[in-house]
Amino acid sequence: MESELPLIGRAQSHAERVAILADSRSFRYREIFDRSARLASVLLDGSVDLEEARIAYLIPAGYDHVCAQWAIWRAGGISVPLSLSATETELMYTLNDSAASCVVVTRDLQRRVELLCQELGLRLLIIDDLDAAERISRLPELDKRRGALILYTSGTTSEPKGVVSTHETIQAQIESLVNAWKWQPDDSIPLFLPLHHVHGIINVMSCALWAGATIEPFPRFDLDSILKRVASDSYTVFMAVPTIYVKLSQRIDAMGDDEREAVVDGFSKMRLMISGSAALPASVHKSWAILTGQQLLERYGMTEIGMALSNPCEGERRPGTVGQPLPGVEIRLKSDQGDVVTDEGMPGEIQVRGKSVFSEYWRRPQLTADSFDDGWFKTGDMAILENGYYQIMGRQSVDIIKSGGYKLSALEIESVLIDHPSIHECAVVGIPDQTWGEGVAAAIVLHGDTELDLQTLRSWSQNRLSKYKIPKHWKVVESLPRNAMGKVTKPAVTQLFAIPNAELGDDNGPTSRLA
Ligand code: MLC
Ligand code: AMP
Repeated sequence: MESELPLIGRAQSHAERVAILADSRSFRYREIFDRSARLASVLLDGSVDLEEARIAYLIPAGYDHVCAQWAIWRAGGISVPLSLSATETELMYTLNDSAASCVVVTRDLQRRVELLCQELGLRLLIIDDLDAAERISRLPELDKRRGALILYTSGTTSEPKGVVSTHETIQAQIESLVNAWKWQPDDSIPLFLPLHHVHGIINVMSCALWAGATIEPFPRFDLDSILKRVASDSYTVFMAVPTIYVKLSQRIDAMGDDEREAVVDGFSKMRLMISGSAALPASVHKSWAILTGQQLLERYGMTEIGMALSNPCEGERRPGTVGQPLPGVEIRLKSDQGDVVTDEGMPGEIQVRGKSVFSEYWRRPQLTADSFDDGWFKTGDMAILENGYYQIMGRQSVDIIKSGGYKLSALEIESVLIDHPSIHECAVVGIPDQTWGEGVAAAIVLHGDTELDLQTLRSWSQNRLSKYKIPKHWKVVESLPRNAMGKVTKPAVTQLFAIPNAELGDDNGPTSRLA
């Protein structure tokens, strides 16, 4: 038998433990290990090694998802998890950009990718059909420095870019968290976060599998089903974005006494509750502690680096801070003047070095080179160190928006909206939002005397953008605010949304022309 990647090899030592606990049945580590070898043979299709071919997969969280990912790795491929909420255009972009050769999908989702595969000439595999495969090929020996995973991230470019991690990178990310957060085989965690992002796929899924723990997957963030399981003391660990804690608090507040008591009790017994992917307001940290007795552990990370900073598992968790560097992660702050910040209280850009840092942006060598400063990855996030704890102060780019934990690119949304025949110009910004952290807002200038209604604009956008990227606030303006150089000034655009009236669809203000 080939020498296994550590994550997969470890499954043999947890063989009879339950890895995935789904509605209808549970799946043991041994089953995932055996099935992924059979699926890997199908993927290999007679060849000896996929040689880092990109294999995309559109599969909800659960047994099939893990089997597909491990099969791709064991066959020597790079896995490219696709977003379940992506539009056809977005799927097409990812498949094209990653130059995927094959898509693995569940039967239920086959229709979403069938035509795309035909159009792009890609092999389409329905995972449900593959179990008949009996022959197990010899699987390739894998060097850990080979590419393993491409996660797409939006940001300062108008097109999402693929972040390539090697097996070594992933292992470093997992080991750091398993150590810091003391993952144990008897841990159990619900998985409701999307698996095309590092929070769901590494922090929850891969760390749990590494530890031999149990994952309970939910096909989507189904608040009531999750709370029912919390009330029956099903979990020891819980990981979510701040928006989810806001939504959970709102739901619990609306409960009757008995239901509320059981849910609060379920949360209070967990050994660890974590928040990340966006700033957790200190007020939410405090109200959650009052409600459940749990001090949320806030940590900071990014697709390119995995997790970098974390409040302690044991020790003081300070609201409004992201703690200290995780094991194996080096952090420095670099000032606007280019100096390494040595004094507490002085702001600088967070720069990160260590084995958990990604290897490259897929097929974007210049962008990769520009993202490093003498071997340190430049996060674009600003922080200060205050009494030994790091505090995130904001981002360097006004074009990045964090909504409900998703990183969105204002430039990407603008580049879609500008294609609307009635839109002459537009500017997209994030505005403060109590639930989502930031809400996407679009200021638009219409062509001539064009008329436009909100419903039409929304449904037009839905065919082009994942729902969570669609602006929640719209405003029609005569012109966009610009500086002396003619460049749109985003802070002034944000200010437009502080002024009531004139929101397209919400109010027929003086500057909007509605159909
Ligand atoms: C859903 N909607 C959103 C949204 N999520 N709008 C803006 N921002 C979001 N994040 C839309 C829905 O499409 C819907 O639109 C309306 O809001 C209400 O939906 P909902 O059903 O109430 O939302 P829900 O499905 O519950 O989703 C909320 C959520 C989800 C928080 C569970 O957004 C989510 O999974 N976020 C996590 C993203 C994540 O994992 N990020 C980690 C990136 S990695 P309509 O029009 O139908 O009303 C990273 C690194 C790190 O950041 O440090 O971890
Ligand atoms: P992504 O590119 O989707 O991986 O998102 C990474 C970004 O999320 C970081 O660059 C930060 O801007 C933000 N982020 C993650 N965790 C936190 C946190 N705890 N507080 C503030 N911002 C965070």
